[in-house]
Amino acid sequence: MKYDFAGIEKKWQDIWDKNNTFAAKNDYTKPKFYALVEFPYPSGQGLHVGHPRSYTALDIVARKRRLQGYNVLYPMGWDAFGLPTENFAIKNHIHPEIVTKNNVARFKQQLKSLGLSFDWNREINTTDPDYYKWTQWIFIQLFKKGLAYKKEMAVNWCTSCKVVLANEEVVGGVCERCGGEVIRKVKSQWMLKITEYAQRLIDDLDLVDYMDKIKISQKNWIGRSTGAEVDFGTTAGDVLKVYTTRPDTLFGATYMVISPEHPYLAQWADRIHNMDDIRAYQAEAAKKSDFERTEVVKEKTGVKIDGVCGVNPVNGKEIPIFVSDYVLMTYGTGAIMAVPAHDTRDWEFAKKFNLPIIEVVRGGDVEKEAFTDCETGVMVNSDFLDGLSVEEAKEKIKDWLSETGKGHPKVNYKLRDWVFSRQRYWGEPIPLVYCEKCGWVPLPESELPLRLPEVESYEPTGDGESPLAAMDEWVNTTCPHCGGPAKRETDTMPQWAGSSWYFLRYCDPHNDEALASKEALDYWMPVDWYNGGMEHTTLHLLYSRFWSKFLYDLGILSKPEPYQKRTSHGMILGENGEKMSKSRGNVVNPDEIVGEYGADTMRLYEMFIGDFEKAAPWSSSSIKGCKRFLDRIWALQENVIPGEGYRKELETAFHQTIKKVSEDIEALKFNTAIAAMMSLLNDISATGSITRGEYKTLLILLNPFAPHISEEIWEAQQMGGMVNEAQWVSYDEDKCKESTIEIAVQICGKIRARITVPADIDKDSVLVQAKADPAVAPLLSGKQIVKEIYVPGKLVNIVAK
Ligand code: ANZ
Ligand code: ZN
Repeated sequence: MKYDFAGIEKKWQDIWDKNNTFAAKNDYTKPKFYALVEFPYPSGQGLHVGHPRSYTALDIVARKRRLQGYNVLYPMGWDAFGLPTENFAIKNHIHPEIVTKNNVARFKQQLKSLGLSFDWNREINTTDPDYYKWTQWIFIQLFKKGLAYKKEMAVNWCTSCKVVLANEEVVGGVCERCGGEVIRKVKSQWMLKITEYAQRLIDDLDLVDYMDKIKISQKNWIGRSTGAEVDFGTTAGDVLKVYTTRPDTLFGATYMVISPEHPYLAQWADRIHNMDDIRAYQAEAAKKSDFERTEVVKEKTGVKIDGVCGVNPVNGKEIPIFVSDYVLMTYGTGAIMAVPAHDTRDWEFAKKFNLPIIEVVRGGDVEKEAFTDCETGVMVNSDFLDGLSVEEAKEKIKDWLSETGKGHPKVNYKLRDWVFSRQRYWGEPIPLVYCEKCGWVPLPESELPLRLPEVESYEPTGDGESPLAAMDEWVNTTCPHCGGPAKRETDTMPQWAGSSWYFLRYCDPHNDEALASKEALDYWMPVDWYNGGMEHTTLHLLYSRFWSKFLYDLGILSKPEPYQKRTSHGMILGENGEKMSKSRGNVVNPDEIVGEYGADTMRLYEMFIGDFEKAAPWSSSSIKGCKRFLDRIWALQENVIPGEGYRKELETAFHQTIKKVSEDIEALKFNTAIAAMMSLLNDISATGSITRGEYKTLLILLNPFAPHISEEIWEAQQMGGMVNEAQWVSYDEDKCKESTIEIAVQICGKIRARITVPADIDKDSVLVQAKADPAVAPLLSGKQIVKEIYVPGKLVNIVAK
């Protein structure tokens, strides 16, 4: 009987489909488990072998939970707005809706072929008007609470295509499409006030169980720092505010720097003698990204302001002010006090421009490099701070600043508000209109969804607006508030919008009165376990946590955090250990693997490939090993013997394997769980047969990993019902202990034999058995025993003469 994986897999996929086997039940009395994986962007390339790593892992968890009696929700959907689809549509003159439909169909067929136990009744698509109606609705609530506002912000502008580019379309400073020059252009944009939630987004990480590295990446992105805002005087009369995390170093400030975008530059234009140089510098800075500007290693550039100086509030000293791009307008106050002795960037700048370096914390050699250590140094050259530690000095100077009114303590966050506007077609229309009389007015709920209109071309207009702006009949509308003439907003939402709440829609995907019913949300939320790529542990996680907190504040959610547990998998690399990519020619197509070895082998292999959290190179030879394992499980059918329990000699092995597989799945150690099953199979094979009871256990353990073959054998062996309806197997801790052990028998310190004895044997019995051993007995005959030693579990030593 051959293992016909293709026939078997098709058969069971059809049965599961027809029976709705994996549908989550709306029975809110049962214990629930919500497993979530990041829904894919349905690209034109189809599924990548990287996708199934995450999907199979949580499929295993979901299947195990079903066997444990939970009502499991394991859903799937499509994050389908976005640039590649739009660009494909522009190039090929196909509606993005059709492109999306085709890509989704392909992805879905591929996912189904892997036997993933998604509840397809709950499939969602972010581009579906019934879905984005609620994305728009959430935006309106944000707007009503003052959390959405318009602001002039810099965008990437391709000077030759004349379009706004997303950050990922700017490659090496030039346009990815045409290679043209990209500059920063200021545009009025919708912003979301995520910064208002910065502290809660940090604090509530204590409520959840995320991998440490994920919590750290969230915290780093939010970037909380504490310090002081200090008012410097200027010879122009204006106060120049700076933010510093090191107010203790105030006496070491030898110059100041303001950002090229700082408004004082325009204000001081009449006083500044070298305004032309400064304008030229501003134009250069506009071409660079924040990232390029603040890189520590980059060559420092800047222009000294000729005509205005700063005044240090602690000693009244006049110091020069520079304009330099390493100071960003978007952080702190857009101006800094520079302390070259204790800050690396300032030090490099001071060396280049020949500025004084004054040591105020002793402990390093500030002529050689900046001394940045805060733990060990002692304050010097700092008047009333001299002799204090850095920590003490920070406190004392903050008090001094507050008392003299020259500054105050300040907490700052790196986190910026979320730029929510895109000048593109393929996104959710922003449901607001602008009325001359009433200002920005949201559409009434009854008018949602505001559908994307049909347009002639998806190409953005040459003046940087979305193609919607060219449709007069769509743009011109009436004000919902006063009935007068009004214009629709033509920007659309970013791709992040739909993915910021999709896990809520799965709870109740067909609801047309609310984003989901309160009962459904209260039952299913929070997600019990969310797995996804490390690349999404900053923005997506932050944005979706922000929206969840907002919905919690509105009373829609009953818990402030959306995901109880978050894990991340490593990337699957090419066979050469490099990232899989078309250009490297090392892309493995999942369809081919499934075709050649079957989905069960593919699933096992993806889980066996290495530590789940780490990157792993593809290996064709290891796939074959996984296939052989399944072939051998299949072949056991020929040697089934009666018996519902485990045979004595296999009892320990079974209990140990159940324990190991049960625990390893929870710890994401799928590779060692599979290794344990392989080792159990070896033990079984050594006996030449398998009892029905043993087979049953083996199939239940295997089922989450290889669901098709386990169903097929279960049915063929008439185990009753389907294995996916069975109960997860349990183990007995006592029976996991090895029941027999091997003991070395020494005569006068020399090993003469090894005997197998029960693990809990006592000294007297072990000695009887040792002395009776055929290799030992002759050596003792006629001799007198002087001493008998038993080292429990290890050895017996008999001294005789
Ligand atoms: C003086 C000083 C002395 C600083 C010293 C550091 C070390 P974090 O910790 O990342 O919050 N800074 C402030 N605003 C800035 C801006 N808009 N662009 C670039 N740099 C800016 O960094 C805060 C420190 O970064 C601040 O503390 C300031 O330099 C600089 F020994 O002030 B510090
Ligand atoms: Zn109006």
